[in-house]
Amino acid sequence: MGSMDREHELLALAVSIAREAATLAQAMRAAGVDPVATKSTLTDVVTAADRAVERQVREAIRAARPGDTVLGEEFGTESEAGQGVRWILDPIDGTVNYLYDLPQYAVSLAAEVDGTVVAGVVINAATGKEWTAVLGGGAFTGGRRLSGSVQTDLRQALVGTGFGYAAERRLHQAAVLGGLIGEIRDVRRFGAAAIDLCLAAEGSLDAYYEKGLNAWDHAAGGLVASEAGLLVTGLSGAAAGPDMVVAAPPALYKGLHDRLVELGADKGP
Ligand code: LIP
Repeated sequence: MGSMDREHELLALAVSIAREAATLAQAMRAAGVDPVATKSTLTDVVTAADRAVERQVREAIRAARPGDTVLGEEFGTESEAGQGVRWILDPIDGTVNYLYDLPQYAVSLAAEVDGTVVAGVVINAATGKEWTAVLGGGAFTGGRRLSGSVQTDLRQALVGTGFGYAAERRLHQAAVLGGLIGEIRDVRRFGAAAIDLCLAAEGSLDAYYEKGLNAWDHAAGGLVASEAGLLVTGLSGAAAGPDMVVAAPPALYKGLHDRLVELGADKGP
């Protein structure tokens, strides 16, 4: 089997599993949602749906591909990157939106082979909108190939971002935004990184950046954005990761990147 065939096979499985997961998330949302625990701070909540969706996805992957491993937000991982196929899962990205019944939360599922993400799907579980990508095969939504924003002027750019659960980090992120917001069109904070990255991929945002993301927040959405032609990196030569994820089309990338470096966006708490 060719590599691309394998990657499309992994994508097809990811899509099938993610759709079932989104259906469960929506059904549990409709039945009513309460936080069952908090994690890093009192506002970093987890719901029964986060856990139920992750369990369902793990069971589906185990049934289909018993030798693979999973890195999930709620139950962690049994392996490190680089050994065979590892699935990277955020069962409900945008958990606070989910808790408040704000229609911006996603199942995000990526397949990583030997440390490289090769297929990914993001589904807004509230609306059913779906974005997919295969490494080297493009990014799509609704059968339409994505190519990002055509905006070339940062001063006209609508930029997505987000804020962490720790107050001291939010204060730093707000200070960074305070240094940027007068130099762009405006900012949007939708509350789910996976969706933000896909919105940037389709040009509904001109660019996106955020400090503090975990791999499960950006693995699938980052592939969608990069396959749409955006540059998806950290700052100053770093890869996208917890210090920073910035996703922008080439025409906007340098201006946004350099301003974020000046503002110390990847520094601080
Ligand atoms: C969320 C991210 C979002 C960020 C939130 C939170 P979660 O992930 O998707 O971009 O701003 O603070 O981290 O916690 O809902 O999976």
